[in-house]
Amino acid sequence: MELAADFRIGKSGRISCGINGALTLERYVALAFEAEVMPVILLTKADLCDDPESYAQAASTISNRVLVEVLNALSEEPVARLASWCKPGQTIAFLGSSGVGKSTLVNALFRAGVADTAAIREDDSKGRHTTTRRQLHFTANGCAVLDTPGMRELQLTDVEAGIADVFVDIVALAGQCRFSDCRHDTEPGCAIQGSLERGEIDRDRLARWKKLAAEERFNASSLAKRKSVEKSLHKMINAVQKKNRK
Ligand SMILES: Nc1nc2c(ncn2[C@@H]2O[C@H](COP(=O)(O)OP(=O)(O)OP(=O)(O)O)[C@@H](O)[C@H]2O)c(=O)[nH]1
Ligand SMILES: [Mg+2]
Ligand SMILES: [Zn+2]
Repeated sequence: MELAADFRIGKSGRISCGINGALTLERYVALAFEAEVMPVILLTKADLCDDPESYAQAASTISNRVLVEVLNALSEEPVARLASWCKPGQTIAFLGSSGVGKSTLVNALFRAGVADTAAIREDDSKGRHTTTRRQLHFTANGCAVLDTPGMRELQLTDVEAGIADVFVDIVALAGQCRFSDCRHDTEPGCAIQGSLERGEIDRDRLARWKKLAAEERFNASSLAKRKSVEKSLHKMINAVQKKNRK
């Protein structure tokens, strides 16, 4: 299965790709790596942007294992540009925030209005959550195309390996720190701080890795706690039912 994560060029060609844009992409890419699907970053709305290539350049720094395509989803472009993934027997899924053009891409592949689309909101350039459930379409050549509802926020849980794949260079450095529990802050012998001082890694990217790794740990531990509460609740219910049956 292959997967495409995208991010948006807003009205007047503004791309929401600062730290938050990069962080959003990294979330999707980490998820794809964890699930062992091949992510492709599709930058839509290139027709609304003066300099789409600079954004493609920025997006390509996310991971050297991810391809970036810049396109106008409303044109004929997607058919040719996505042809190498949209093959017989393959499944592609469009993921991303509401309004980025997932359903527009689906329609472009089918050259027909198979999916509903709607203009983004004028005031804040946000999407309207037009697609409300996952929808699978099959192309004539036998490729399965999955349209998905735009996600408000993608939180990562159980994606430790996926995050490590996105930040592979930083994780490798972390392994060289003097202390195994180094927080990569002010600890002596921190390989990450050393690298940062030499300008070998990007400070913002490091901050994003710390944020995602902390978020993953927090979500994984609250999930484990919830599971254990559910387990004891089940046990209690079973015990009560057993007693009642007697
Ligand atoms: N100019 C231009 N407009 C686009 C492009 N891609 C999408 N749009 C427009 O952006 C708006 C939102 O597109 P949708 O395809 O509905 O977005 P979506 O990602 O499916 O949104 P949800 O279903 O809400 O998650 C529509 O008005 C599209 O016509 C593009 O490449 N260029
Ligand atoms: Mg949609
Ligand atoms: Zn360190």
